[in-house]
Amino acid sequence: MPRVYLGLGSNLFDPVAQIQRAIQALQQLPASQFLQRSRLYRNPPLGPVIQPDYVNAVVALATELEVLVLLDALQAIETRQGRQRQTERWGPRCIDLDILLFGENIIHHPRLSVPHPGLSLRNFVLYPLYDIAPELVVPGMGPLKELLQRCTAQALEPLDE
Ligand code: A4P
Ligand code: MG
Repeated sequence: MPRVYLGLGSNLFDPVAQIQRAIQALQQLPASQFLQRSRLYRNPPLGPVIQPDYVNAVVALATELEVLVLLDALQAIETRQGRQRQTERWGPRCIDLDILLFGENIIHHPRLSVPHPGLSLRNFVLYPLYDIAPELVVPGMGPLKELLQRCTAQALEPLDE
């Protein structure tokens, strides 16, 4: 079964509780085994929109689900958690579930870019990934350790739980 890494993000309606609720839902995914989760990290919003701080985390799964079926399942979890999809991208959200990596696959599909294109530039993805997979090599991007060296941990605050 391919090893899959998911990025979780929230900056509305009690972000820590949102992330925990999403992790519980991910533990119930069909044909899948939940493997690990990172620490939770509070960090300032990336991008042009003025919005509250985020809480981000990364989880690892093994899954037999086809990748688009997994995407549908993640979007169903987002919807169940009350996510309202806005026309403006990058805006605030109660929960965002991104497929960071799907095994060794490089996917260019109208609904899906994997590895997630922002991965190598986002400290709130790279540092939690390092928590659970320090030896990871990102397909098409190289060793996680090297990506980390080019990315500051500044303003990334691990939370006590
Ligand atoms: N899609 C394409 N590739 C993927 C993928 N690898 N995983 C498509 C999941 N979905 C993928 O996503 C829009 C469409 O992207 C989906 O329908 C899917 O077919 P969305 O979740 O509806 O919209 P979005 O999340 O606003 O857009 P996008 O481009 O995914 O934004 P990002 O990259 O998620 O950025 N700052 C901090 N500190 N922490 C954050 O988590 N997140 C964002 C949103 C901005 N700033 C942030 C954070
Ligand atoms: Mg998203």
